[in-house]
Amino acid sequence: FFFPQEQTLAVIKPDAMEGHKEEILGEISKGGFTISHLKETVLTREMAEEFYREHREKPFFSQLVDFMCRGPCLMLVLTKENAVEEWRAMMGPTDPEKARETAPQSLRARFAKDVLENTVHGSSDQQHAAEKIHFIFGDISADSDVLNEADVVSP
Ligand code: DGI
Repeated sequence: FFFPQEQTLAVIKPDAMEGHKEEILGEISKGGFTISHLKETVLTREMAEEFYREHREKPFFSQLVDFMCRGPCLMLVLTKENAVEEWRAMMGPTDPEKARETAPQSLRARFAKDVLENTVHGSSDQQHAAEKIHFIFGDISADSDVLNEADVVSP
């Protein structure tokens, strides 16, 4: 099969920033992804609410927003053939208990505490990827897929 180059938004969440950031970046690199943009940032409540607005009716929404604002996140634009699906596969299932059963090598199986503090985010499809990349990084459509110093946004 031929897969065109694709972009996805990956986030290293606050729980993982506390001790697994370098290891996860190493896995991303080993996985053959190109990082075209990255930015370390502490989300405001408003940004976290907007980022996860699809979940605003869920009972865990306010917990999720609190958690995402707790400390810095690392936001990354990853490029690869089939990037959306491949990054989701590297993450593993939402709940790390399930991840440990079905995908023991996955990042969530290895590092996540529970279904809320689950280490990483990845877009679920190309539409979401485009939307969330625009939300976090603005218009990057004309940028190169290779990271330049100018694309690293200081916190
Ligand atoms: O795309 P995912 O991150 O794998 O999962 P999702 O889009 O269904 O949920 C988004 C985030 O919301 C998830 O990474 C952690 C949180 N979440 C999902 N399900 C639950 C949850 N948090 C709690 N406390 N309980 C849940 O059942």
